[in-house]
Amino acid sequence: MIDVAPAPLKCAYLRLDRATPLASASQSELLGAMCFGAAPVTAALPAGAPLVRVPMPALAAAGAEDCASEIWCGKGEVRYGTRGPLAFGYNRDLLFGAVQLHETSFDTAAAARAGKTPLQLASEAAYTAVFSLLDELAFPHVLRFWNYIADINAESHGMERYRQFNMGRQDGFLASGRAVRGEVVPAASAVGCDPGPLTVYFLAGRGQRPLAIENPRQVSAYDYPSQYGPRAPTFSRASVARLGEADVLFLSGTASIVGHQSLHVGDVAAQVRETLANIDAMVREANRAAPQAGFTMEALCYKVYVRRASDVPVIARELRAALPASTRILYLRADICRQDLLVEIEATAGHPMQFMADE
Ligand code: 3EB
Repeated sequence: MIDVAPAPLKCAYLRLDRATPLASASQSELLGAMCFGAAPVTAALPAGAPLVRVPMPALAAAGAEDCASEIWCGKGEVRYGTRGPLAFGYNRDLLFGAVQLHETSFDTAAAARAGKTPLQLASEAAYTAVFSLLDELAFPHVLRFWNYIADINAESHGMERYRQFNMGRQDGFLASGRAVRGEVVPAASAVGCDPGPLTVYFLAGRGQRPLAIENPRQVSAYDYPSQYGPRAPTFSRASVARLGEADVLFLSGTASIVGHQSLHVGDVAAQVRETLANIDAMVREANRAAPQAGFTMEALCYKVYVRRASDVPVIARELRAALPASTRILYLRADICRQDLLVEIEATAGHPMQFMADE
């Protein structure tokens, strides 16, 4: 048994349609919160704290729509601010931020003349806004990005919207002087939500650059061939961040992809098993990169994106067969960025989590 120090970062999945979801100690150290689903927020949160709603319902065990919030807390005094559409909270070590942009603001004649789609421009603007905040507040390292894109599989302007997003994201990295392949590319998820603005949120840090982890079973996403779009997606498979004395693992959205190909098309149970094999491979890689960390699949906290709500029972059965009953799993109704994928799983480890069922 490896003795693991507590990390100065805590994630909780809780309901904010309850009066007092968080212990008051965590409350004063809250960096920000994301709300999934439509329930009203009645919880008292610190004034000015970022609280961003995503049109992506949480799913209860049988697949019925529900709500949940993802709440990030640090250690020590927090400051809050906004820069235009970007809301953030930070302490000495960590910055949480979220930006929402409506594509309609980018639907201009000038954009059309520039040959860029509104979603591509919104994506580029979201990323340049994030990177300029990182420069301003001196948080050089992104630990993880999350991207939620309405109607992600729809085609417009002659291209699938996920591919448009990939072009805009890469434009934003390049315009901000950031590398788009290799060890400095952050971990991420990109999935489809219900109609609404583009949402990008992130955690960033100071100190040591996080270790970027790739999956030996998969081609690096930034090296995908052009059959998946004119610009490759800009993300690494996982990152390990050293926070205080602890190592925190962020696994990117992971799906039933081996090499660069989608496997088990139409078979959601087999897709879950392949995804778990990918997660197992990445946990091994993470332990090779950070041998002192002792990451295990059992100790991860999972967020599962489900294309069809009716698949939740099958997905839950597969996860129960592979993981202990105590494993913390949040299900969300989301489209996966490839049409042929039914499920995508992300996970984090290394910091204590509070879960809805703990209430
Ligand atoms: C994949 O492996 C599945 O574009 O940021 C997973 C995680 C996926 C992140 C992203 C996409 C992204 O290609 C899709």
